[in-house]
Amino acid sequence: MVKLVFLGPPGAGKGTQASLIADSYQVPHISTGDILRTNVAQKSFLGIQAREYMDKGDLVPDKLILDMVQERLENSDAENGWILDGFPRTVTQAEEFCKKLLSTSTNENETEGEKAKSGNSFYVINLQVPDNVLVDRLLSRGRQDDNEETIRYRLQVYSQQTQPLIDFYQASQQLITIDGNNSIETVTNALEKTVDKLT
Ligand code: B4P
Repeated sequence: MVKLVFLGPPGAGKGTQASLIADSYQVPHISTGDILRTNVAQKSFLGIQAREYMDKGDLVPDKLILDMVQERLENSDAENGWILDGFPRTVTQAEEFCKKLLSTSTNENETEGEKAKSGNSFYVINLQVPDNVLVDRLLSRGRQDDNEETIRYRLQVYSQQTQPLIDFYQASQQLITIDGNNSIETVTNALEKTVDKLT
């Protein structure tokens, strides 16, 4: 069963690679950034609250994100695996996710071996890319929140609030680091080799 979290700074290619790997392994690609952007476009209650944070480059408050992810993971398409792109992004999100995942995702049909290997466990893919490459990539993407000032601020937010997750998942031996400073195809190949070994 493929259960992966994609971690990495803004522009590391989380969305790009998560989408390709989700297609290859036939699991849903769950991007918190995409769900938030859809809500912003629809001017939903969540979108109205999230927008002010996203436009500045800040993280959206944990509570809003946790409710949103829990609701999405309850969809039947997520029963047999998922790729989470951009979540968890804070230690609080990671801790709460772990508690909720352990309490809700146990599949009764799994053997003990399968449970140990995949049932409640997942791996975390850390895509590593130098800051100067990230800034160039995001400036050429040109999304609403991709101006230089906001990008630099998002990189700061990443190092303060998300980078601690690298130690968090290293300690639990869930972390796998992949060099994201290569062509999209090279990174995809490296990821597929890694996922094949895990499944
Ligand atoms: P996200 O939508 O997660 O976006 P991102 O971090 O900016 O980009 P990503 O790493 O996915 O890069 P991509 O593949 O697109 O977050 C946006 C905002 O949402 C956050 O700032 C925050 O406000 C909010 N948010 C989301 N999740 C949250 C959470 N859990 N908690 C709180 N707030 C949350 O790649 C970028 C560009 O590089 C693309 O143009 C791509 O084509 C290019 N590219 C990718 N790989 C490449 C490669 N190998 N070579 C060359 N170019 C490449």
